[in-house]
Amino acid sequence: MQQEEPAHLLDDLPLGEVRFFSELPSTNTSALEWLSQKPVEYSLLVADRQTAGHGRFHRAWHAAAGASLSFSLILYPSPIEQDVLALFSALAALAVTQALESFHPSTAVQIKWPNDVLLDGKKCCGVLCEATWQADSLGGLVIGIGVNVGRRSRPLVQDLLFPAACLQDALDPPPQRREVLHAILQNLIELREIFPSPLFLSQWQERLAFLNQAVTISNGDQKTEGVFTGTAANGDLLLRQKNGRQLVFPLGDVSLRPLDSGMK
Ligand code: BT5
Repeated sequence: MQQEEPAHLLDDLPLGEVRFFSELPSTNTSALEWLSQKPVEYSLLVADRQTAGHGRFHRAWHAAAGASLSFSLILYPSPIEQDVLALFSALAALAVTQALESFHPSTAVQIKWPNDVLLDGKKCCGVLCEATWQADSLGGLVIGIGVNVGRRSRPLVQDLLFPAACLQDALDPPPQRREVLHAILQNLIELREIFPSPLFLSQWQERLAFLNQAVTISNGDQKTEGVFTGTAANGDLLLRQKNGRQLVFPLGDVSLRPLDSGMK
């Protein structure tokens, strides 16, 4: 991220305060701390490099200086939105998907339920939504998004849960990090106007990968196999087992993998 460019670049978006850092442990952790000062909605934290980026279930998220896009956006969900808080991950994933489609309409961009974005079947982006609470009342929501843009952002580590991709390998010409950031924020803010309507849900659902395919759903060590038949109105995953039984998995608590993929 070029330090001299960002403020100007994002001028046309209705953002709150925007803070850029060359290095942070995690933009989500810093944004959650920032929430205690009640920054205005759509305040944004961007880091060129994260040293302790994380995903769901405390998994590590790898981000490289100069190549990864790592940012966190602060929101204050309305009471209606709070009823479907877990769907904000879907909102973010759809915003990323539409941003990538805008760079290259013919590229195969899909969402791996609930919130990973796949390019040609490989993960190029992860979303992590985290909230703060005072007793039962929501303090605010942080939407953290990590995108592999340049080649060095694609982790080479052997223990990835799913194959990884980066935009530079899949999109020609490859977009710059600053263009990707702008496009995602713009899509996210626009999509929120139809969130969480049936129209929003249908746009998310039509981009879901592995629909009507055999998959494994993991919840910790517990694994369930079946056919991914679709999602309920609240985004929960519907799985049909061999015996015809239909199971429902709540958004956010479990992970999906294609069956027999050899992946963990
Ligand atoms: C995610 O978790 O995919 C959410 C990642 C969110 C990262 C952003 S960056 C800005 C903000 N600040 C943070 O600290 N986090 C957010 P999950 O579905 O649990 O997937 C994590 C798994 O993805 C790891 O266990 C690895 O297998 C894999 N992984 C890690 N880094 C990756 C990368 N750069 N590209 C592709 N896969 C990766």
